Amino acid sequence: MIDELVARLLDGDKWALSRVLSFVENGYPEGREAMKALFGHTGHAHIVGVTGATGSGKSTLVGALAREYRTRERTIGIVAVDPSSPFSRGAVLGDRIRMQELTLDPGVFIRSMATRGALGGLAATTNDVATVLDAAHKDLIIVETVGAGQDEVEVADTAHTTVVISVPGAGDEVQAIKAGILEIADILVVNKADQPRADITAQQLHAFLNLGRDEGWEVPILKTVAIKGQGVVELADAIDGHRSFLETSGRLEEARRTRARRQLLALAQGELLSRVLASAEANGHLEELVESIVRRELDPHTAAQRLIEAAD
Ligand SMILES: Nc1nc2c(ncn2[C@@H]2O[C@H](COP(=O)(O)OP(=O)(O)OP(=O)(O)O)[C@@H](O)[C@H]2O)c(=O)[nH]1
Ligand SMILES: [Mg+2]
Repeated sequence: MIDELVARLLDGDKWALSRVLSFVENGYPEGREAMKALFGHTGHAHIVGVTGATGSGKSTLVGALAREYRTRERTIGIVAVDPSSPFSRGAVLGDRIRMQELTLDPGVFIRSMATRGALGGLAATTNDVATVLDAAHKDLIIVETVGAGQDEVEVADTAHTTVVISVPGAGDEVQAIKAGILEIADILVVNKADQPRADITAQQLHAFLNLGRDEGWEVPILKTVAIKGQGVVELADAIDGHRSFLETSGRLEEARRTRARRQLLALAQGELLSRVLASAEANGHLEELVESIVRRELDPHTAAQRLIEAAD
């Protein structure tokens, strides 16, 4: 059955792609089997992370960006790692119509991913989803995440190019800095540039970048008005420019290696944890160890060691 699904996916069938993604997201064995078969067909896509605060206009901008890339005849996969995303529900009407256009385009595939229950961690699952979309011949895969916590930083960090969105307004920039989000930006965007203080925000971001950063790549700071599509051509150019930089500087190779290592370790971690839990639950060992920590008979380090040893 998987063979046929995989063949159909490679043939461009959206339904087969959806099925495979569901298997992968739910951690089913069929998902792993499909990943094995698909892996030889991957390595082509450019993965772009788009991250920023809730409501900063990520989905609107991603939609506009997808439309721009379609005029450049590139195929697009969009992954929205966010349960409240307008890609799944609740978009304002005008946006919904434009979103529908995208959905009907055979060159675009949109997937909303819930943040719950990813066994190997959210970043690992997102990575797998991106790999499947890569096999499904998407030239560009855009991953939207709310830049709120470490999880999201890790998800954004699995991308080749990371776009961080800020909006004009008192204090917002500082919040982004606190979350450690700006450090991972390859491109900075001040969206909602139709609102006051956009220039001030851009200047603050500029000052932050000058605090000392990267070698070789100068992080552009772009202003966009996503609802009007303004600045989107420049953003698409900047993303393509970053891709070229990665290729010519040898960074892409380096990034691929980093990504491979992270993926391997995340998957191994998930697998080990599920083995340990399976055996500890089977023999009631887990609860015993928890009790002995609570009673202060055993320190947590020793208890963890025993848990692992018991699973061997
Ligand atoms: N004025 C103005 N509003 C914008 C702009 N871009 C997006 N918006 C509006 O901002 C609101 C949030 O936009 P979304 O695209 O849903 O933002 P998001 O970051 O994806 O939001 P979450 O996924 O919920 O975190 C919507 O009402 C958009 O219409 C812009 O450039 N200017
Ligand atoms: Mg959104």
